[in-house]
Amino acid sequence: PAVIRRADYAPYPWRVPAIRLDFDLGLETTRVEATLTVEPNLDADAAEDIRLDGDGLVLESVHVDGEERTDWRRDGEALIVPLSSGKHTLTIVTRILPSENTQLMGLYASNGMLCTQCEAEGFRRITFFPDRPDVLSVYTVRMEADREAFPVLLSNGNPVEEGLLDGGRHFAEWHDPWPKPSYLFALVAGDLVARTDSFTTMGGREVALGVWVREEDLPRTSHAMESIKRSMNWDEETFGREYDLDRFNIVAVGDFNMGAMENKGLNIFNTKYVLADQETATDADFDAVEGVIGHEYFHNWSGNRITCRDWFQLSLKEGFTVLRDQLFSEDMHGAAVKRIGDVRVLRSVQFPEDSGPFAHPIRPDSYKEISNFYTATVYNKGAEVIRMMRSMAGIEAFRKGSDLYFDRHDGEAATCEDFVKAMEDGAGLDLTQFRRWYEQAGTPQVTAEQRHDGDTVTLVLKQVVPPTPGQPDKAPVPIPLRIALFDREKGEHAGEQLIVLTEAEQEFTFEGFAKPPILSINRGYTAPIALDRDISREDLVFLAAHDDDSFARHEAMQELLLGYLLGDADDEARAAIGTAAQAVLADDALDNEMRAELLTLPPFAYLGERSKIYDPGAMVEKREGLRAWLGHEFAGQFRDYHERLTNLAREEGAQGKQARRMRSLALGYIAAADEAEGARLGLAQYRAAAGMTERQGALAVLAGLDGTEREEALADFYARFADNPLVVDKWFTLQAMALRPNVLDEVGKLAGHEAFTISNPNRVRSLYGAMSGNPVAFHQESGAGYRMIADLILELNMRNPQLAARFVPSLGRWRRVEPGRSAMMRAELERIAAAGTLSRDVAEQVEASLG
Ligand code: HT7
Ligand code: ZN
Repeated sequence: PAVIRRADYAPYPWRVPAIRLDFDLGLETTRVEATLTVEPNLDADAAEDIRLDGDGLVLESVHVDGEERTDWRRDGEALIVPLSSGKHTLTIVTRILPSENTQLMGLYASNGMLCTQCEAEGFRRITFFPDRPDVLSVYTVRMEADREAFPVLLSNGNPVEEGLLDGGRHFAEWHDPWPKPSYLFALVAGDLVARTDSFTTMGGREVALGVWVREEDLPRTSHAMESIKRSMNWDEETFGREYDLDRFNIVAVGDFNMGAMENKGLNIFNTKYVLADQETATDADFDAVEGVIGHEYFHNWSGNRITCRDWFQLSLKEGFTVLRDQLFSEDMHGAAVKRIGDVRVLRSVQFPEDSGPFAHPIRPDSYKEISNFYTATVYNKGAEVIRMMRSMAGIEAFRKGSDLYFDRHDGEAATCEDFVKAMEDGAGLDLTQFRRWYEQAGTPQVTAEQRHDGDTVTLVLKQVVPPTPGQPDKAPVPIPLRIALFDREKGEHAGEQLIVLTEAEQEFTFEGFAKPPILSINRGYTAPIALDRDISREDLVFLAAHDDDSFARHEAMQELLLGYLLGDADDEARAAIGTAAQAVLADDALDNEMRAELLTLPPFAYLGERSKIYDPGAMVEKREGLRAWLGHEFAGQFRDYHERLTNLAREEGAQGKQARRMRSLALGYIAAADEAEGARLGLAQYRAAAGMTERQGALAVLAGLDGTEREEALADFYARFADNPLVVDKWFTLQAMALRPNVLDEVGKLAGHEAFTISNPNRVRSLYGAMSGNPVAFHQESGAGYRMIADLILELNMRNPQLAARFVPSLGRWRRVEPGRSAMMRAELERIAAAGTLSRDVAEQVEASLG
């Protein structure tokens, strides 16, 4: 596939100030009449033709200024129409086949409804158009359809008109006054019902809200509606952003490639991020619904009012919006646990990406298929980069920077550079060197050492940004680090400070320490780096027990765990973990959620990332062995927590949620030390569960054991929830995640289960996504796990290329795995590469992985 480069950007020669779309909707075939007003773009080089993107369209006719034209030509999928300079009206009629659209891009059918997904390049699958984010148009959309099959017709903006037509048909017209790029276009047609409500904005505008779902799902929509209102309120209070239409609708769709989509005034969501009630959704699911609703809503300003000039600028909207949704969730539920969770995701998903064959800067320089760049780097590292600006500026100055950005670029298709400049001007920062964070891939590796002399302590910091594909040499980046120095005698520090490491090596001195202090560094995780600090085990135990920064406390615990799991697994290292765990278990000042966080073992993905050469079999033994040891050492206390929290875990509110988290964590430790006891208590928890958090927590533990308790609970779970697709997804996932020796055979059997289907992305992820993250399954010694994933990629390759490509990076880590497995992983990649026609998505990922 051809390479598209950031450096080649040129503005589009035409402006398209307005577009009218007339849809004659049907599941099998849909007719689209697009009427474009076009005029030369005076900021670009003039062109004699207009070139419009297309993908898989059947072209029926082209008219220019009312005259039929036949002098058009095709260049691959694109349509080129000769056009004299000046203003014209271009009318193009196309036909599309929604039911055959298995890629779920463009207009497609899902459970009898019709919906769209246009980001990044799906609009060209609906009509011929300059399908690029810097062409902004005002949209008017008229939909006609059978009234019984599609009683509800929605599009962007505000409704204008609706009415009945002959032959059982009806129509609706919508108008969106805000100019937008084609990727934000949406329509939905289906038999849907809405939960409705309203929100009055800070400027007094009354906004009608709707959450549209299938009728049977209506009882599970109240949390989504509350989340919308909380998001609208938070964005006003925190960023001064007000909603700008009379309507805000979200629609839940069962077949969806990603989490959700921020189409102007009509967000389309994966059902997973809308539907929630206590019986079917866990506490984590509730939080995810709120977080994703917040994310999509916040895009209304960071993405829609100000969009991207080109797709290389994706992090402009995604990094910023992820930061905004993270801050929102921190404000809703407490910052500490949220920050720990966000950093866990960064380290287990983004760090491996940044050290692997697909490493790219948050603003990439080139791509072959843009869908491959909706990555943890662009999203999560992008958010970390903006968070660093916020840490350096302070909250108030950061707000001045964001206000200036929104004011200065409202209505534009902007660049990352525009954002950085607005931050410089508004927040008063000098970001000259900081811009390297946008240019360089790779996770900076920082080492910290201390020298002590008299009363002076010198902190010696060094940084290396590692080479990544295409970027062999790197320059130092500014790294803001919030630190505190604990006085050894008093067990306290005299206050935090923010230091910024800008050089490859730099010293910072601090006075007044008769003895070397205990260094707490990168508190709150102010910089997305990998840190290696020179610190004794005793000092880590101290910080794990006493640090007043929750993140730093968690970090100290993780360092103890990593030291043991990545080192020689010696008894002293394990004993230090025991001492810290005891302090955590006995600390009454901790809430139970934070306690559970502190006792959570590092994820395998992060352990793999931190291993020079990863031996998954040995790591499973070591990590689960440590779990069993801790379960044994603290058997009484885990039993006690599990029992004592039984009633609290049935309650609503923060304390109930915290209790549920700790209770299921305790159950895991109990089962690791004593399977029979774990099975007994697990089944009791399962049977008595008042909601999905307790039920899933129990089933996750039982699924990893043998015996009748496991079978009973799994059978009951399926029978109870067989008609709820999101819960059936959980059933697949829990089994595919189990660390059981025969788990891969079970995954194979589950693929043949009546409820399994390759055509639903959630179901595919529930089984194979979970399996590919399970080291016992994916890294099975025979190589059968790798074969299974490669077969899946080949099966999905043409049917749904985006989904297929998401499975490639797990095989792409072959260089970091022990030699026997590594060769088999590589061989599977080569088998895919040799398989004939590959989609652009899969080809790009496979080429990078082998390259
Ligand atoms: N901005 C949205 C991206 C998205 C997407 C991209 C490619 C293919 C399908 C997709 N669905 C949604 C999601 C977001 O970040 O808010
Ligand atoms: Zn987004």
